[in-house]
Amino acid sequence: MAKVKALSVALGLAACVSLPAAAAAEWTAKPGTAYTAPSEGSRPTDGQSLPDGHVAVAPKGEIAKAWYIQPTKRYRHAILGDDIEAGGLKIELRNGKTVELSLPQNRVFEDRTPRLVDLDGDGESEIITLLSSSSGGAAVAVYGLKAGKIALLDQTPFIGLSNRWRNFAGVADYNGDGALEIAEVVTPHIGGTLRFWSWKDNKLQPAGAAKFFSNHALGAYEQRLSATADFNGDGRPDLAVPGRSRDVLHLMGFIGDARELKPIASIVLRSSIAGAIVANTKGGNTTLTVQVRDGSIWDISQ
Ligand SMILES: [Ca+2]
Ligand SMILES: [Ca+2]
Ligand SMILES: [Ca+2]
Repeated sequence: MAKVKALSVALGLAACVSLPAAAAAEWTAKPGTAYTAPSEGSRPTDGQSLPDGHVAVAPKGEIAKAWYIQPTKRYRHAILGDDIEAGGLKIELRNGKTVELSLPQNRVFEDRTPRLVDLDGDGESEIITLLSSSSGGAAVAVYGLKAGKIALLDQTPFIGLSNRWRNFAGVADYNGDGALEIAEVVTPHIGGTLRFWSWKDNKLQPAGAAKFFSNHALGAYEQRLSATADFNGDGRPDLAVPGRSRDVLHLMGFIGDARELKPIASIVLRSSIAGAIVANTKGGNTTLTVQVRDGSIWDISQ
């Protein structure tokens, strides 16, 4: 059976303030029966795409679709399923026209599917990617459409060492300040750091970090070892993301008036999480389903 580490709730002298019921209830993992990984979307049909890439789709705005193109073996890292990365990015506009971006030889997109998210709320999607440099390793890079071209709007710094990767984890207003944050795990294979970046004034601005996390198994295709939902019922979205050996699932949130990044709960599992983490919210109640390395399925709930 899965063991559960409940978070102790520190009560200060002002303990007369009653806590919401959700904050005190324990999260437990029980054997589950059904698990379906969410769809990754359709495969590109232009014959130019990554063999393991999918098409990101935006419901509105000028950019309708985005996917990676120009498969290449020039990066020689091979931690994301295979040794083929993308040398370019392609978008399809709502009017059917396509626009392409080709990276220089010392860069690849070390990623499988870009993400279309309207980060600044102007109705037009931005494109969130994982960009790698042959000398500096990976960065989160945000592109947009400018004067009919795909333009880099901002990126995190590269890690600073070649063959060091980072994985996207989520996007939401995690800290409740009105701006969206991109969540990611830097170096998920070697004691990764969970980082949040707020999108403000068309820039990525550091918004919080915590050690040690991992949302990717070395060599795996699956990148979705995380899920976003409001786990403590405070109205702010939180992030479910595994600890560094991926056999503990941490529910991380920006807690209280101080908006401090902290675990809401930490659920110990029988083995490492291997499949996409699924969050289900029904009637204000959120549960999670995970599949671990031995194939067993676990339903996590309060
Ligand atoms: Ca936008
Ligand atoms: Ca925010
Ligand atoms: Ca929350």
